[in-house]
Amino acid sequence: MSSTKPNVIFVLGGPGAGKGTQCTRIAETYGYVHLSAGDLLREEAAKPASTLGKEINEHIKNGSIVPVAITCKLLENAMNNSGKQNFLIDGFPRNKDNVDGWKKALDGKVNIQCVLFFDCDEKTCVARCLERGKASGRTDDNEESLKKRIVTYNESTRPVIQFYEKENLVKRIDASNDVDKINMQRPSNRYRVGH
Ligand code: UP5
Ligand code: MG
Repeated sequence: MSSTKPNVIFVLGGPGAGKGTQCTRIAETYGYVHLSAGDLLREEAAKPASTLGKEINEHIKNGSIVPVAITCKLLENAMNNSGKQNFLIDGFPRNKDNVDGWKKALDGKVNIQCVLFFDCDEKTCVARCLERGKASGRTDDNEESLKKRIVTYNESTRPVIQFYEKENLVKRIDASNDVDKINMQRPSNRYRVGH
């Protein structure tokens, strides 16, 4: 990383809310580097020499959250290796432990610009993942894993969104719309999680 602090936008929302899809578009339009924590974990787990593969794969299949030290290191390495300054961090932080671990590793070293919250109803999220699961090869795009992913999202990730709400960092996006309509919307920070 250079001496100027990198800018970070966290991107949160339920499984299948469209985080990855919209991040690709935002990255292209605004020149941000898109780092999906889930993709980085899957890539790490797929390396034949990885000692973390089994642990990561078990968490992904169970919809539980990989220890923050692992995820944070992968994100930090990807940021450093990119040589860039603006990052969309997709799917992280997912629980309080992730928030604390990130702070421990990177507090003061990055500028958190905002948190994009892709708000999408559960039924739509599940339907999108099941549809994708027909061809994705993802071990968690099935009904059993999705039930667990939704529970983890509601119990662990929603409180993180609420935490950032209190810091006035959250921009809510209605993610249940068609793919092409979502990018056109102006993010609103008026929404309160859990109301
Ligand atoms: N699609 C997208 N937008 C659409 C729209 N507007 N209308 C209709 N269809 C739409 O989209 C999902 C599917 O829906 C695609 O087929 C897309 O074409 C379609 P996508 O853009 O992939 O949604 P996204 O929100 O990115 O869904 P994803 O499944 O990636 O979300 P998750 O948050 O569940 O998955 P992630 O990869 O981030 O994490 C997977 C697992 O990794 C976690 O459960 C956890 O075990 C682990 N993990 C950690 O432990 N720590 C981390 O920090 C991150 C992940
Ligand atoms: Mg994704």
